[in-house]
Amino acid sequence: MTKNDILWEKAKRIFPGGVNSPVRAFKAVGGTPIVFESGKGSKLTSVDGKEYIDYVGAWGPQILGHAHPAITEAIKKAAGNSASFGASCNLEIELGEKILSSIPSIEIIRFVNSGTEAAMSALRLARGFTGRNKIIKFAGCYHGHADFLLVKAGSGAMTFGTPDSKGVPESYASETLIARYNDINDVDRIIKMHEKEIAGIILEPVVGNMGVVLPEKDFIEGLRSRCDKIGALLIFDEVMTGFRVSRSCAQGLFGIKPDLTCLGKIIGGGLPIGAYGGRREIMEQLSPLGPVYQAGTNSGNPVVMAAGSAALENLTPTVYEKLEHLSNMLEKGFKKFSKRKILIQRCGSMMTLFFVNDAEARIRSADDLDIVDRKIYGEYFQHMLKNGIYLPPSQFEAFFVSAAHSEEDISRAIEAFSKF
Ligand code: KE4
Repeated sequence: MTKNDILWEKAKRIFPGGVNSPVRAFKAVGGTPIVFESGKGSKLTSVDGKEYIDYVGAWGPQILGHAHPAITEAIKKAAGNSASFGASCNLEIELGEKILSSIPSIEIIRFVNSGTEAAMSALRLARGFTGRNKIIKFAGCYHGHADFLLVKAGSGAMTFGTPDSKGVPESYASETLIARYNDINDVDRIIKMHEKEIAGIILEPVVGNMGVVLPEKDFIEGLRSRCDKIGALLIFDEVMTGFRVSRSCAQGLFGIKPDLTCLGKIIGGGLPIGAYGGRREIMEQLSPLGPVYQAGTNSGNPVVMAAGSAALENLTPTVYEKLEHLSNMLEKGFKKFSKRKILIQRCGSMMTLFFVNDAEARIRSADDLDIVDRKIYGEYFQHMLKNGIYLPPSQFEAFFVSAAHSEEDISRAIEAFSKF
C-alpha cells in the first residue's frame, strides 16, 4: 500500500467519507483521493512525492499559485505578531481599504470567515433592510450551505424550492424561490406572483457551480432594472468571480452595480475568509449600528487580512494579461486536439470543459445540463491524473489557471488531453 492509501484509510476513520468537504471525496470520478503534502507555484505534490500540475487552485483562491513568496512572507510576519486579537487591527483596515478602492459598489464591508457566511449574512441583511422574507436564487447556482440556500427547483413547473439536503425544514425552503438562469421572463413570472415579498435576488454573476455558465446581457441587466422597480436588492455572489474574472470582479466586467456583493476565496490569499459589502444605507443596518445581527470570533483575523492584502497587491494588470493568455491557449489547445464532442465555457481564467452530445449547443442554465455526457468525465479525470494533471473531481465545477502556470504547464495539459 502506498502512503497515500494508508493515510486515506486513516482519513476515512476520522472524517465523514474521509473528507472535510464532500467534493474532495472523488465520488463523481471514482478512485482514491490524492493526499497532498505540499504545493509550490502551479504544482502540488502528494505524500508519495508525485507531482501534479494543479488546475483546481484550492477551488479558486490560489490565483497566484501555491506558497506565493509575498503571501507566505505576509502570513509569517502577521503570525509572529499574534494569530488573533478578537479586536480591531490595522491589517483589517488595510485589506478593507484595498477592496473598497477596487469595487465602487462596496461603500462599506464586513469580513466573515467563509463564502457561506458571506451569502447567509448578506441575505439576512437584505431581509432586514427591506422587511421582506422571500429571495430568488437560480437553479444551479451555489451560495454555500446555509439552510435556505440548499434549495433547488422541485419539478420543472414548481417555483417554491424544495430542500436538496436532509435537515433543512420545508418551512425554510419555502421562502426561497427558484428561477432559471439567463431567463428574465422566468424571473418576471415569479415577480408577478410575489413582487412585494421579495427581499433580494442572488446570483453568481458568472456561474462556476454548474460548470461555468456566462450571463446574457439582457438577463443580468434585466435583474438590475427589476430590482430597482420592485424595491428588492440585487446581490452578486462574487465569492468565486471576485478578483478572478477581472481586477474589478464580474461587476466591473459587466458594468452592473449590485446593491450587495459577497466575496471570499482570493481575498484571503488562500486562508479562510468571506466578506459582504455594499451601499452604506444597507450596511449600516448591521449591528452594532442597526438591528441586523451578525458576528464572528475570527472575522478580520490579522493573519488572513495580511494574506489577502498580499494577494491583492500582486494582482496587477500584467497578471490578468498572463491569465488570459494562458487560459486562451488552454481552451484553444483542448478544442484543437479533442477526439470527442466538447463544449468549453470560460470567463478569464475560470472555465469548464463539458463532454456533450451536441458540440454546437450552449449551456445557458441548469435545464441545459442534459446535453452533458456525465459518464465520460470520470474517465477523463483519471486519464489526466495519470498524466500528472489535477482537475476538479466533478464535471459541474470550474477549473482555474494561476499566474504561476507556465506555457509548458498548459502544453502538458493539452498534450495529455490529446491522448484521451
Ligand atoms: P465557502 O463557504 O465554501 O467558503 O464558500 C461557499 C461558496 C459561495 N459562493 C460561491 C459562488 C462558491 O463557489 C462557494 C464555494 N465554492 C465551492 C466550489 N464550487 C467550494 C468547494 C467546496 O465546497 O469544497
